[in-house]
Amino acid sequence: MNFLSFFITSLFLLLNIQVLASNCSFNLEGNKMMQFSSTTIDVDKSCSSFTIKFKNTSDLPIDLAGHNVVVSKSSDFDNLITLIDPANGVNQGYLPPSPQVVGKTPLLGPNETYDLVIDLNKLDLSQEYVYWCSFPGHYGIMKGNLVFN
Ligand SMILES: [Cu+2]
Repeated sequence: MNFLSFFITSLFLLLNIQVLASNCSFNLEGNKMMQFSSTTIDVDKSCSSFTIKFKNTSDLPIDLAGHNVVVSKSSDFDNLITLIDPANGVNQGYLPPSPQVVGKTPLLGPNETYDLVIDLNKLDLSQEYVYWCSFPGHYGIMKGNLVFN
């Protein structure tokens, strides 16, 4: 192996490592204080899909204060929160089906986890996106921004 081929092989290995290391997921928690563990999530635009690995660390029962993660355009947030209604039920996260919902996890009880996969090809990255909890009354505190880098 001459130096040039060694150099090229090394370069490919380095590129592969960078692809494997690119951050296409984020660990997010919701707690007993009605807080997300982060108010921003950095999303690498080079990822084709992005996974929010969500865990509810609260010990409060799901129907008292469960948590979920709903992803929507920031501009749709004000409309979507008007749709929150206990009549929609805990299984829907109290939110009816809506085309404005980009993705959502089920409402989770204590120590439950769910991986929410977002297909970045379906997003308009020129828009602002937010993630929030649709349990009645939680979205005022439990809200954060997706930041595309
Ligand atoms: Cu919540």
